[in-house]
Amino acid sequence: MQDLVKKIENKERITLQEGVSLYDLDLFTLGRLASSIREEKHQKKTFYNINRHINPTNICKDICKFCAFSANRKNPNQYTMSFDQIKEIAKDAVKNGAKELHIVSAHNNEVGLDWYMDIFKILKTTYPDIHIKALTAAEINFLSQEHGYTHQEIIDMMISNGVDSMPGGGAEIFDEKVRDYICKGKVSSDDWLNIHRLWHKKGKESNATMLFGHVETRQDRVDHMIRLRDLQDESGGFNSFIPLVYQRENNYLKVENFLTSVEILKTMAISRIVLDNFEHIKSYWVTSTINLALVAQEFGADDLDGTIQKESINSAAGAASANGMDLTEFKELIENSGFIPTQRDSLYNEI
Ligand code: V47
Repeated sequence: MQDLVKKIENKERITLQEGVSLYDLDLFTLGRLASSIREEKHQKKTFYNINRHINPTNICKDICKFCAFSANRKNPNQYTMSFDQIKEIAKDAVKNGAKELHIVSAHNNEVGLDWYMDIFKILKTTYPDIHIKALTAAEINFLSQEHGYTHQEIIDMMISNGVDSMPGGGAEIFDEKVRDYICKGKVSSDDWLNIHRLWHKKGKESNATMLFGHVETRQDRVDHMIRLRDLQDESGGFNSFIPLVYQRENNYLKVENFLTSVEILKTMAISRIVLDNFEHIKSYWVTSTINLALVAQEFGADDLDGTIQKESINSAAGAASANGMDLTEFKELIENSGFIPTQRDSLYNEI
């Protein structure tokens, strides 16, 4: 283990097996290693942005076992927002200082492709300065299959209708066996990666998530990170890695053992160590809780996402995020934990 610690201190690249064996290190050594990488990149800065999540529809043709957001037997309340409703939300968000609209929907096969694209066109025309982060690779894959366009054609449509960057959702876990079990029929791992590759080739940026704490193994997590690291070597278009902690309520995934805080923090630190070509590790307070997200700053995380204002996907599964967070409190919490709250735009330029 001493050799591995030395290797990390010497900034050498970590293999899959080494990444897995890092879980056997004690929490404090892992924290020290991850923190020194974080501090070298960002010192004590902790980034956040003022954003608003919009989830325009929850009608979904796919059934992911972990999902509590889509309308189904456990959540029979279907909705699809009108353009006026979406415009009202955006208006309110802009009034409250939002610089980014993070728009993620379900895979709705009733509304048509234009409905998805018109949302972006309408918002971009009304608010040309707002950054639109929208459509996960899973949604792009759905729209492509449903409407007979290639991934590239959907991406070109997104860009011409005003989408600025892509969120990291839909990655879940790349291991094909686990993926088949938790979200059969959804975008494949290779397609998820290839859609981001195509997006990056257009000179655009995106994020990458990993859903963990369900039925995956530690090896599956590190394998997920390494597949992302390989693509980042090639394309360089990822901004941040976001490990999402599985929320257990109102869904169909039977999970016996939930994660301990130690396991969450270790995963955060290991991601900071393995993903040597990612600038940012985001501790998404929505799924980790704000308290653990603050502690994660000492385990490699340099970004706490944002105030969110409203969130429907993770809160449906039990996260305490439905109404976002107050900005003053958010900044105070970062400051009181010894870090410097640093407002950023969606592409990590400091504001
Ligand atoms: O793709 C669904 C996840 C994601 C559950 O790119 C769940 O900046 C936990 O991708 N427990 C959507 N997670 C959220 C997302 C995201 C969030 C914040 C920032 C960014 C970004 C992206 O939520 C889905 C899915 O992986 N999810 N159900 C659940 N029960």
